[in-house]
Amino acid sequence: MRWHTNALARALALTSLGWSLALPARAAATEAPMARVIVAFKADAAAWRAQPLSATPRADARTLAQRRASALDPRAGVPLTAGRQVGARSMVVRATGLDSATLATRLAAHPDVAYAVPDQRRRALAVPNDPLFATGPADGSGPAVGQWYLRAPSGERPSAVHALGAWSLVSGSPSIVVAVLDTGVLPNHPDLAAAVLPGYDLVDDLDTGNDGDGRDADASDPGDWITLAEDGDRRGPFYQCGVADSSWHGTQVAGIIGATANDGVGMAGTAHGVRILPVRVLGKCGGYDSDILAGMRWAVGLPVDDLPPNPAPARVLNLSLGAPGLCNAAYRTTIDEIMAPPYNAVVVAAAGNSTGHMVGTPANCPGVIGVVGLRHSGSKVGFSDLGSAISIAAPGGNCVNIDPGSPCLYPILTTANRGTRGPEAAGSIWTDSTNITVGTSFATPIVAGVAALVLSARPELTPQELRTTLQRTARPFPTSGSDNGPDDPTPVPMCRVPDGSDQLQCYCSTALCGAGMIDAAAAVLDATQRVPLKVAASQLLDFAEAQFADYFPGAAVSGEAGPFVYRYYPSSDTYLGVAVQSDSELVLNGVYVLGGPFGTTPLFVGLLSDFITPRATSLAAPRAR
Ligand SMILES: [Ca+2]
Ligand SMILES: [Ca+2]
Ligand SMILES: [Ca+2]
Repeated sequence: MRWHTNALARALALTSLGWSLALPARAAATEAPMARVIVAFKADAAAWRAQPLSATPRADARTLAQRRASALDPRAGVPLTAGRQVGARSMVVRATGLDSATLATRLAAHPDVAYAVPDQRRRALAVPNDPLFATGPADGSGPAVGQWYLRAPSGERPSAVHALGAWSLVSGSPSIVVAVLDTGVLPNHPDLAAAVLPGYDLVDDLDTGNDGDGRDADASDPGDWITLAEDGDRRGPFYQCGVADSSWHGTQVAGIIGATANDGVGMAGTAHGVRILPVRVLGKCGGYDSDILAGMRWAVGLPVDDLPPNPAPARVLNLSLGAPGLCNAAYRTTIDEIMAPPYNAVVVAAAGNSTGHMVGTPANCPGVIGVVGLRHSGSKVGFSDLGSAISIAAPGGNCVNIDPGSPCLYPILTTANRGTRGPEAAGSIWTDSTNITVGTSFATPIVAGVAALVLSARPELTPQELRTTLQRTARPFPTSGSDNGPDDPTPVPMCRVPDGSDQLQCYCSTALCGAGMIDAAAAVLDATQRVPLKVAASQLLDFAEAQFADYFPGAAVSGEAGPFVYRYYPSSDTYLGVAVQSDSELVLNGVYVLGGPFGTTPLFVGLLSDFITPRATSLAAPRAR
């Protein structure tokens, strides 16, 4: 018990020393930026309880609003001007000299504040005006529900990812670059021209490349068709590759991620507003690991041979490619390197399309966000592979109607070209219900797009934090509501551990299809609300180490467990942690110590916000709570 008192006294001393919350500005300020923030007070906030605003005459209301705003000045570090009331206990505040994100972060740490978010300018239309978003092609050849996969989930389409909800919270940021490691991208497609960076072509082999040279600076897609003669030529490079028209695979993937929205043309990309970096690593009959690995390295800004450095390093790598087999050392090493600082890139990869077999490489590599494909109804789509290495699931496209000539109902509408061999100059198209896009290749860019939206909101997230965010906010898999069509009364089974035989549609479990069905809106909301607390927590941990070395001595091991961000000090067997992920207001924000002199149960020593005192009032007593 003595330790409890002592610890508390010590903890309170943190406050009296006047730790200043010096959060980094999110963007370099050139000249006096203007901040607009919506701040919501807690139900028991003294400043709000004093007088209900709606019951006062107009002039008094303005005075009262300004008094409430001014009560937050010490935490803001700048004088605040009251704006409009927004909700029952929320209002706009404005300030000059800092940006909205910085002000929101500071205000969110005030004990009276429930939340504080930047008051951002939005487009008038929450639903984009792209004609194919809502209904698909007018001639009836498209999915009847347009880009169904980006809408809010519904009873009929529970796997839809609710990008619409995410777009009301954040816009894709042009500073977030998503690399598409694929067959190249057609940069002149009207829905891609504004988003596509130059990129690079890393296909070394002349036959595979199909563009007359080896590696070159033109990452556009020359086509990857295979003729009957090539497929049958035993001595040729494409023997038994499979006869096919050009796939425009990279262009399709790029559209799902970044197709321009609200341009009145075509479709809307999941993370429209971000930039697409085409990294060409596939050509005729696929591509080699050596080019893919070099492409991954080049995409994040690592040096590759004598290639010019990438001027636009990517934070998200989309790999809608793979092959069966265990993750090998070459992939492990490369992925470790690109996920580590300063690159901090997240790799999103497709499970594979071999009909319910074990997820392949690179989706099964440690750290990678492997993606299973779902039907509209939330069950695993027949073609998708699965396994315990998978992180999350997203719509992969499915048809329901399987009779020849009948329209496919739930394909993943995206950008493509009419050309069957080379690209047709005036041949830009969007896929539809007869020229369909389905596969885990197209579930993957939906996840990559959601990752890019989350990073647009919180670019400081590590790849691990980003994956945790996507997983924590995923919706649970349904275990009923699917069928095998009117002609097949067989009930849909639960998915089983892949055993070498095919498994078609099945109900997912978290053991085999990842944490759940990805939810873009929930992920962005979570990232927006929780991370400022984590930033503040890490500053508290730094401060405690510097000021209380006798309690927290020597080198520490950082980690996260349950709701805690913590540091562990092996030399004293002591933990210092801050609860940042609980939904309970009692423990969210709480600072705890454990181990060493503090005993074996977590000891609550106060709220994080109690330890954060603005510089201007550094010697003030801590707030009574
Ligand atoms: Ca080339
Ligand atoms: Ca080229
Ligand atoms: Ca568009």
